[in-house]
Amino acid sequence: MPKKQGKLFILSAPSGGGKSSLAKALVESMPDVAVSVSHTTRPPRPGEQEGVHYYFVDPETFRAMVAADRFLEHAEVFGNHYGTSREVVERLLAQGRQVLLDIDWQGMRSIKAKMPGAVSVFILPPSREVLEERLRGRGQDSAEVIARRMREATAEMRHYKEFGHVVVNDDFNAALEDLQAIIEDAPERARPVTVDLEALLHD
Ligand SMILES: Nc1nc2c(ncn2[C@@H]2O[C@H](COP(=O)(O)OP(=O)(O)O)[C@@H](O)[C@H]2O)c(=O)[nH]1
Ligand SMILES: [Mg+2]
Repeated sequence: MPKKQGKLFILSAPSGGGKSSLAKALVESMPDVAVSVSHTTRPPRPGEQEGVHYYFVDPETFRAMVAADRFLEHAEVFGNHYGTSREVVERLLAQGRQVLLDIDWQGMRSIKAKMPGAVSVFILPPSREVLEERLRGRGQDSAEVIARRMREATAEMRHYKEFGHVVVNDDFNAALEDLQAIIEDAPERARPVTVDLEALLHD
């Protein structure tokens, strides 16, 4: 059988959207799916590993990589720099893998401009209440920090219309199946979006 041509899948979501867990489950359930590990100037959080969650670099190194054209796309997201390495993506595509890019809407625009065949998916939480609950779930943050995260998440979610597909993460397994359908090029199997988008995007 000829080797399947690898494809790029852009997954975007607001912080708290549940994207990382879904990406992990996709990799575990679909043997030819891999996640591209980005470079970032953000400091590692407790538990984050070099080369697994990100390649953590200082701003000078990041700038040098930009100058050397080593990123397929890069963007500043809420004060930190993030970039998708050409080398990482090309290596995975050469292996015939389906490559997931966990990037923001700016990265999606850059990738779509260069590679129109890339498939883009925006993952939405089912409601503001659930989103806030998930943002709180991360730890002992102040009301002010939660409020800032809600504003950032809302700003991010306002771009959902620019994406080819929208998946609502109301039920983890159902959202996972929707994503699997999209990756298998059978988006008609994914559930229609039924959330109240007006309420979700209203600050
Ligand atoms: N454009 C772009 N965005 C990225 C890249 N890597 C991560 N991001 C996005 O940066 C944002 C912040 O990511 P992160 O620091 O991991 O915090 P998170 O909100 O907990 O996921 C998320 O929207 C990521 O999808 C990248 O290489 N390029
Ligand atoms: Mg993340």
